Amino acid sequence: MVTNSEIAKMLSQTADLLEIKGENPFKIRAYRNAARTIENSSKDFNKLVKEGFDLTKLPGIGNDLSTYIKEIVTTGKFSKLEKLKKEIPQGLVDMLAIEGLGPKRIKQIYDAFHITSLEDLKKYAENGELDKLPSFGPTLIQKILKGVKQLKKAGIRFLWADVEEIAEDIKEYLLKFPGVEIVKIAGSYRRRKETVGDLDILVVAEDYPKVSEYFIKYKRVKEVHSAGLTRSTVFLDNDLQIDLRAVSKESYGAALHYFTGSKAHNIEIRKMAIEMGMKVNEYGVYKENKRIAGKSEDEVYKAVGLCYIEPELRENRGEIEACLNNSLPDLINLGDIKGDLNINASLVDKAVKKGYKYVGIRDGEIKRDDIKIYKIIETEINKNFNISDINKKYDFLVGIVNEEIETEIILKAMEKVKFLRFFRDIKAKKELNLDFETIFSQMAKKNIILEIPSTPNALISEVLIKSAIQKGVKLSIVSAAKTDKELDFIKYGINQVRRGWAEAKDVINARNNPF
Ligand code: DGT
Ligand code: CA
Ligand code: CA
Repeated sequence: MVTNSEIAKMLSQTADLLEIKGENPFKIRAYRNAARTIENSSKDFNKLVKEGFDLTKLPGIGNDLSTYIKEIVTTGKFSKLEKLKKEIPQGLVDMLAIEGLGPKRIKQIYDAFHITSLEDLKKYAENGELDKLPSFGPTLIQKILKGVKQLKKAGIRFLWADVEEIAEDIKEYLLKFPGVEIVKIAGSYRRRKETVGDLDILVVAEDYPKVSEYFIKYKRVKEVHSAGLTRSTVFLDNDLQIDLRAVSKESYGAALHYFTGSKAHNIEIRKMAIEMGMKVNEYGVYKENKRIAGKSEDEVYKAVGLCYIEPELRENRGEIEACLNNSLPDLINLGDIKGDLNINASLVDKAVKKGYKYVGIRDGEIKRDDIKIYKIIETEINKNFNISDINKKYDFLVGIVNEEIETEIILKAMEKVKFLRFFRDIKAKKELNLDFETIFSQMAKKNIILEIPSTPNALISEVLIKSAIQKGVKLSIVSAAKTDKELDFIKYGINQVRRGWAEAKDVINARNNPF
């Protein structure tokens, strides 16, 4: 459900981007007026649209805007905005978050210097070029420089897989200190989110200030931001932020729950507790000012009438309702995996050693009797896709969709392929905007399997995974390995499908016989 302020935000963001593009001022003003009307309205636009109310009766909303608002309410997205975001360089969009820089000034900067990144903006602010623009005084330049610095710190996100090693190393380092009883990494890292903004570490220890002193001496600490009595923050040499917090043993469960998040999940839990006359915070669960829970997460959930919810599910995407009506998924585990249906032929020995019962190989011809081998071929699905071009022998075709093509082409390819994989580049924030609703329905009907690549930067979004599963699509989690090490990438695929609510029964390579 989209709230009024979300609708307003999408419309005013559209106005900003149109202004950067230099579009017609009247058009831009129309978006801003509509955004204001919605933001300040006491009526729920979601409801108005569903009741079929004529939106053009409202001030500032004409025929076009009425259509746009309906689109936002019914789909949760605004296609015009999505399109603009693709057209306008991300760096210019990021600049909107800098205090003192609005769309007008960003356009001015772009027109004068053609810069599109924060780095270049910083360079031009420092070397005196920006001063040359009318109305860019020294105060504004200072503001811009400060804004760039803040944005860069706040904006950096790391792939989960890229912080795994360091996270485990810090944990081990802290556990070595005398008097440290528990070290637990909470936050998005514990929820196994594909990217993490920072690490949130909880410690239960006898003497926290001593632990903090030891913590800030960790070999990769570059900058100590703060080191207090219960909380310390540092930056590592790769700019990763780490928050360390002291927690008492009695409230460990409540703290772990609070700092694991997500924020949206926490807010829902707190609302539930309030309705039951209770209070939940990072110290415990309270009823009439009496502490009734807090030592373990289990206790916290129980106190508010819920069952334990796995961290990967804590995103306020229906996990609380699912717990209440006993339909939480029994999530798949790494140990359930019986084979890997997309690897290099050179890795078959290693796959046998891992205990796999079968593999799919992309290259070579191998015959063995200690492991079942399927021969697969990957082929790109595009306008020119033509099965007759493939003259090698194979058991299964893997169709790869790398760009936004017409749904029709993908549906047609389903006659030929057994697997489909969709491109994504998490770091570059690139993902395909396709009609997945239709695609997944057809995949389920035709028994086409969704290939989940485990490469940390190419993981398909958990929201899509969840919707595919709901439609009845089966998954194949593959390492796509080219090297020994990459065979273990499967664990990242497992993390992601768990976030997409996958059970072992949804995954074909959790079966003894995948087909
Ligand atoms: P990240 O670091 O951006 O990948 O995401 P998180 O989820 O690790 O977020 P972070 O580091 O800002 O905070 C860690 C957890 O602390 C978060 O998941 C939930 C909790 N938390 C933080 N701020 C709030 C808040 O304002 N309200 C509530 N209820 N919880 C919060
Ligand atoms: Ca965090
Ligand atoms: Ca944090």
